[in-house]
Amino acid sequence: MCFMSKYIFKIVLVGDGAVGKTSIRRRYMGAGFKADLMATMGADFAFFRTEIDGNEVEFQIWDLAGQPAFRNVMKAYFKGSMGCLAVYDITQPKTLEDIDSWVQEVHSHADTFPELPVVIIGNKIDLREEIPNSAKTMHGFIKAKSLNADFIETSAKTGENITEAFTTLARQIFSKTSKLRDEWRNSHDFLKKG
Ligand code: G3D
Ligand code: MG
Repeated sequence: MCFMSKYIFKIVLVGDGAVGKTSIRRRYMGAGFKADLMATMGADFAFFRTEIDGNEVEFQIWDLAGQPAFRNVMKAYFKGSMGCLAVYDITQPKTLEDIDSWVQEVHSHADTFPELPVVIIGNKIDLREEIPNSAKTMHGFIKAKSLNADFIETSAKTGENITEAFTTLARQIFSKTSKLRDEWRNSHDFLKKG
């Protein structure tokens, strides 16, 4: 018999309007996902169960619609989140510039880790050939590096790299939690010895 570890990860989607957040979520979850629209918060909230590196992972994916009007809404949105997908649209370079303020927003509200795991997603790569002034892969990569985040380019239209984006985030969360656990164990040993 095989026992898998089970994890529940609340993750949040951020980024400017129309970059493809809802499309990415829908593409990842396929048909048959459960979604609840929380009208008061303007957030969609859905579950998806999958297997990653031999672990059972249930993602609770929070997807904010439109611009959040109140800071306490943002606080509730980020509360207890384990990771974040910060999305921009490669055909709208301004949305890549805006990633800085989104990641700042995430770090100022998230309360789970000292620094929340973040994956930056450049979406709509299926349109790269058609749009001459699209954001270059290198620009997204440099931005992610400067924000200490992972980076991946996706297409919610073709499905390219959508699963990989979620897997990358899950792996970052796994490594962060095990690092914190080790640190806690070490400090505990130290206290016992003292
Ligand atoms: P948001 O949730 O970030 O606001 P949406 O964005 O998921 O609602 O997507 C905004 C528009 O971009 C939608 O077009 C959607 O179909 C399109 N879109 C999302 N991802 C991709 C992608 O990877 N490639 C392409 N070509 N289009 C994408 P409409 O026309 O329905 O508003
Ligand atoms: Mg949306």
